[in-house]
Amino acid sequence: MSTQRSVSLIGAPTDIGAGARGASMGPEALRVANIGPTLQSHGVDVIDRGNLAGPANPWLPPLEGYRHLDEVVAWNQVVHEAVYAELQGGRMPILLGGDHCLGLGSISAVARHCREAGKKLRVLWLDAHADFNTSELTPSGNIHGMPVACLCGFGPKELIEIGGKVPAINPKWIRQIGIRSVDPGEKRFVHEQELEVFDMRYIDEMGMRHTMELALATLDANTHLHVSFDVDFLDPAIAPGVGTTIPGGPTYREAQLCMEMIADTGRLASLDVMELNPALDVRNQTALLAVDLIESLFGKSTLMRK
Ligand code: 5AB
Ligand code: MN
Ligand code: MN
Ligand code: MN
Repeated sequence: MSTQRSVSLIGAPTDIGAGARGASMGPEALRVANIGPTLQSHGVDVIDRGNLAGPANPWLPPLEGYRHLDEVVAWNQVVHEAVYAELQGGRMPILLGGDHCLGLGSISAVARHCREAGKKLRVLWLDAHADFNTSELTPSGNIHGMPVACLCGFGPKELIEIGGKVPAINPKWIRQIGIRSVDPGEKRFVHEQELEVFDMRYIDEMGMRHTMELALATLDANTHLHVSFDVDFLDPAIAPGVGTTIPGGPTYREAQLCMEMIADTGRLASLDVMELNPALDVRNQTALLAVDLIESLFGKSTLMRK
């Protein structure tokens, strides 16, 4: 089977869960980098649904361990409904973030769809960070550091209940790749919940090829593969346009191989492109790189393969 060829782009222009302003401009920067026409040039049927609407960013300090909790809930609800509607309509949603707190709305919708359709779910979390904080563990209160924990049932009631089932997903369904910045309490919690993490040390020692072989092992014809791509996964030398740069990420070639191996499975069924911050970018290069990598996710290949 090959990757779904009907795609809907959904813009979520907000930085409500982030620690720096500017991810709200991510969807437009990806459009300026030609995400739609580029996918079309690979034979993908693309509909751009435009941008979702939600509350403005009041830019307030954290309250009881969370910044902007009500607004984060509201944004995730609209994202959840939009992503769910595309899946029910037989199309692949590509969520254009926006900060990564919205991974919760997106993946809870994917999980709901999989439950109803009797499909297995595998989530690849490409990120410098584990995003596994709780209100007790977080150093910042920023909810973009919490979506994986919320999906696994650890978080405020309003957020973890968005998909209708708590927890939305089982930690065993997740593979994290590229991780290199985890807070001390968060690290203990990642181990306690037995998340499968391929951190940069692992990638350095074993290589991206072996990493992806393991991360993609045991997919079958009935598996829905979701990729949550936090652009800070990439090394900041090639991707400066993110709010939380962490040195030592995958190189251009490693990132391409990661995407190509995902494409080879033919199972990619939904995607988030998150945390792109055009205010910190240089001549839109990070958006252009993201689009280049997304092309590879859809099977762009060099001469070596048909
Ligand atoms: B991102 C940090 N762990 O919780 C926190 O970019 C950073 O979505 C979170 O991965 C980064 O504030 C969240 C220090
Ligand atoms: Mn990150
Ligand atoms: Mn993230
Ligand atoms: Mn970030």
